Amino acid sequence: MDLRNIVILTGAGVSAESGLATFRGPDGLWEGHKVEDVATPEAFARDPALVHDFYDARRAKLGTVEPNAAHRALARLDAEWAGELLLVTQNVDDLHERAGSKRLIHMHGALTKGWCLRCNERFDWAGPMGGAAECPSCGTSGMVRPDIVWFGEMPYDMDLIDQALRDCDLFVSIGTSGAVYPAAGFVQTARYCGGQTLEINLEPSLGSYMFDESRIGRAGELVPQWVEELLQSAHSRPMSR
Ligand code: BV8
Repeated sequence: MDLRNIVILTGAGVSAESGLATFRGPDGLWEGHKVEDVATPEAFARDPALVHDFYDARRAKLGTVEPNAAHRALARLDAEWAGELLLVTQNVDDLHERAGSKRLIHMHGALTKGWCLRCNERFDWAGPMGGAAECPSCGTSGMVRPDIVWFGEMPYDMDLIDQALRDCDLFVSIGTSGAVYPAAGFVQTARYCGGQTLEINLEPSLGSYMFDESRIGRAGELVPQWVEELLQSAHSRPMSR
């Protein structure tokens, strides 16, 4: 098959070796919280201070971690791949962009963004957001929420992602448990439309059986190997125009 268009999905496992916690660790808690207590609109309405504390802590952590070899390899692929390439991340950290990835979508939002519920503007946000944070656009305080897609909310850019999945020749899922939809269903769309599918994960994900190939191991080791392999084969067989 002439390999031109690639879609890559990443999850928390790609940031694990940078020191950021994944979601479904052994205790099933998420930084000490039950996910429904912090990552839903209802939780925010019920206890905004708790939810702000949870995200303020994770946003503050960003300054203490660095992209790892997997992030850097994906940024290298972004720079060198002559065909279409789209990196869709479920992660809300900024490690892919800090590594240099450009063709990137944060389908679940980003810790580095805020959203004003008064004027509906979205904007960059660096520090704590709890309490009476003031909207940089309309000046209202206490109406800013994290620009994060919570459970029950629609992920971003789904039309664009769906089209890319339908057009892709290869879909690669990296560091995700396949527990959360609609991201966990992307492999089905890619398969249905004739794409090859590859999973790179520390253990088989819930959707492992749907992948043509599964490479088990650490992203920091396997992703650079896979990118090198891909670029080598592209150099030996230049793409048809
Ligand atoms: C929606 C932001 C509807 C918050 C997150 C069917 C279809 C559609 C929806 C649903 C459905 N069934 C159920 C639903 C509802 C729900 C859902 O999927 N629930 C699950 C729990 C059953 N989905 C939703 O609510 C979604 N919204 O469907 O809206 C709609 C329709 C129309 C109009 C309006 C609404 C929204 C989901 C988004 C929720 N937000 N994050 C935040 O981050 O604070 S989800 C959260 O889970 C994170 O984004 C995270 O990325 C994501 C998935 O987790 P993973 O990334 O996979 O992380 P995890 O820890 O689970 O796994 C890590 C993996 O890495 C492991 O496999 C591990 O082995 C591996 N690993 C570890 N270390 C390494 C490694 N791999 C390689 N190397 C290593 N070193």
